[in-house]
Amino acid sequence: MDHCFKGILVSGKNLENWGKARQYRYREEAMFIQRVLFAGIGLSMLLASSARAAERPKVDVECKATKDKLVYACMFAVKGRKSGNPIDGAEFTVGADMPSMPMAHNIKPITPAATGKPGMYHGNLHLEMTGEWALRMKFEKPVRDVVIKKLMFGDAAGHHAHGRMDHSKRGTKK
Ligand SMILES: [Cu+2]
Repeated sequence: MDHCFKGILVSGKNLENWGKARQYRYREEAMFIQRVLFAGIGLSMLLASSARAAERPKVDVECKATKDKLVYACMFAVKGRKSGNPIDGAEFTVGADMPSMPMAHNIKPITPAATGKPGMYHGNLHLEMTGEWALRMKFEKPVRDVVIKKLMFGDAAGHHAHGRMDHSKRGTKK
């Protein structure tokens, strides 16, 4: 009787311990899930903040004729559209087209290189004629974006040799 009672006590205590162990395991699992959730929230907040930090770019372009005919040395000043802060680490290509002659030119886009000055990039554009060109700057970084800028290109002597007549001639040809 006495022995039997003790046995029940022992098994009762064992049961209690087993229950505690199970509780503990559940608590551990809950903590793990909580940690995973927090990590997920943290990561998404981080991504959201970096997306917010990546401002859309605006670009100031300055091109100068070089000694090579129709080759222009261009400087691209890339800044935040709102903040005006120079943007480093930008990745973009520059294509060129003539608004007055859609589809007539096929200029291979260039990839300007960083100059080392904050937000400044340079590249040489090889155009097919002088006149007004629309530069199409296609950004991959800091954000995907397209910036279009119209610019007049003269020859090294400063003439705008490419006039409207060339375009109308071209138009009547076909
Ligand atoms: Cu043209």
